[in-house]
Amino acid sequence: MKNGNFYSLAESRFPADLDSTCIETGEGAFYTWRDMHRASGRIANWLASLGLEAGARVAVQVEKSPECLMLYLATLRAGLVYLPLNTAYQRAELEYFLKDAEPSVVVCTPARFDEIRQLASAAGCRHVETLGERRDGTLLARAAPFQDAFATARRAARDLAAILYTSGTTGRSKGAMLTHGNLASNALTLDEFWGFKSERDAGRRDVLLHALPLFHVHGLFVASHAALLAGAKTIMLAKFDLAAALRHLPRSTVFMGVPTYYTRLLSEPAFGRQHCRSMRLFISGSAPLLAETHKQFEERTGQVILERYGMSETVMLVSNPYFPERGPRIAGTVGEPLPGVGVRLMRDDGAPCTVGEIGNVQVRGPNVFPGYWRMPEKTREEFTSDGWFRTGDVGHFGGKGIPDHYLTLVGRSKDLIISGGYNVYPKEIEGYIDEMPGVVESAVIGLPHPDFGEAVAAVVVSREPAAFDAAAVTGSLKGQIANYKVPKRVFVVADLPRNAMGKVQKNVLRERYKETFTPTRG
Ligand code: MLC
Repeated sequence: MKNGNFYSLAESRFPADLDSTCIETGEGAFYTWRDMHRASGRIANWLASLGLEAGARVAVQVEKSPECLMLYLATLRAGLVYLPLNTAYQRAELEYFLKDAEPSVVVCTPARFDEIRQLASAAGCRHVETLGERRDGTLLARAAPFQDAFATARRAARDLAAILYTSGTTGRSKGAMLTHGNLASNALTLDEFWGFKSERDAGRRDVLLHALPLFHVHGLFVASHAALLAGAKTIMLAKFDLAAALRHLPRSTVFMGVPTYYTRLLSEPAFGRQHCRSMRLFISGSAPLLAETHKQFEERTGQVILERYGMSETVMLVSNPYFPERGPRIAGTVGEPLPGVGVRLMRDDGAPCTVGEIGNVQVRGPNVFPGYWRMPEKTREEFTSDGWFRTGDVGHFGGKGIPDHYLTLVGRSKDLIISGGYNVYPKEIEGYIDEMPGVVESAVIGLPHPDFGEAVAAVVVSREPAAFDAAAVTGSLKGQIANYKVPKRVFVVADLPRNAMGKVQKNVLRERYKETFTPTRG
């Protein structure tokens, strides 16, 4: 019987020439497919030597590097569960994740070893190793004595491959559990839908410019899996850096990014067609791409960005088409449900919406996760009785001049801010602020921001607004929680606007402060 381990699928797609380049780094280091396979084999052997039970978690908070990708692949090969953590996470977040997930192995950066060893040990973890950006740290030293041959552990499609923590509406983060089957079905679908397969069939080799972080769905599953299954070369940048992106774009055929990457590219006056001369596909996701950005990008480069829609719980679910014969790419829409993925729009009363009517987006398919880690009730709440996942997004099919099967997202039923492609739930930040001395209550909102799309701001109620030190709020949050969640502005007020039911009117606040980061000129 076929091994359902995602790595087996990836391995079956390796290019015939294992000595061709798999990864080239921004600094000019080269790794072949054979290097990657062997290194992940050594790490998998080390993991297997620890004698952990099936399903044990390997939590990883390291900077991006080829070895980080190898650690991910090794974890899958060893039949363990990969738990990537944003490098921006600070003490309060890490403490929660480690206690909740109870990983058996934690890999962190050398710089944070002391802090994380303490947190990991409090969570009952006995194996804490380090991995730096330049092949430094204890992990590779531990793996070095082991053989590089490793028989990938047999896994079924329903077995767990990864847990991705998503911020929670109630303040508590939830671990979305993804199976080997979720990862494989999505990667195979995108391989065809985004034209990787047809390039391969035509004897061409894609080159992916990879600038996204490796700890979220976009960079880890969508981008890396696409390159792995395509046998494509990856040019791996440690992070999105405008100068490096401009340098490597002319040799690349595919680029994936959050909208901030596209606005930053456009901010460079010299950026234009010559940078995109080899490019066949620009993909945007994780946050709404402004129609204006889409238009400007096409004018400047001749390239029509493909916008798609996904989330940790479902990987990718909807995408604008790649092949023109399937339909146009339309700015402001996220396109059509991917093959094999069911997407429906429902009214609040549970009845289906008609074309053009705004409703709640629900999804079903082999890409949809089985549930949240150790949260059976939350899982039950988020699925309908007939098995559809409630995304929390609101949208409509069709519209003026738009095909009936194209989805446009118009908002969210959950109170979510997306800043530079990272999700932030106001409730979590309000929880921290409300604990601070002198604070009566707070409201955290997202405001338009020219670089991040939306930025986090806080409106804090104090009994003595004039005497309240707003800078102390951000000062106290930094170091406790990830920087991108820390409000970039704090407004101190005497009270919050409320409706007749006593509910805080965040829309009034968003309107009042809307020009904070994007003042209108004139
Ligand atoms: C960094 N900062 C941010 C931020 N990123 N603030 C708000 N939002 C963000 N996204 C902070 C920094 O800590 C710093 O704070 C200040 O803002 C300026 O930082 P910078 O140097 O300009 O930031 P940079 O390092 O360049 O990072 C920006 C970025 C990065 C856009 C390149 O955030 C990024 O790569 N985002 C991609 C996120 C992503 O991969 N999302 C996918 C999720 S998966 P200070 O205080 O030091 O000044 C998903 C599913 C799907 O959503 O469908 O894909």
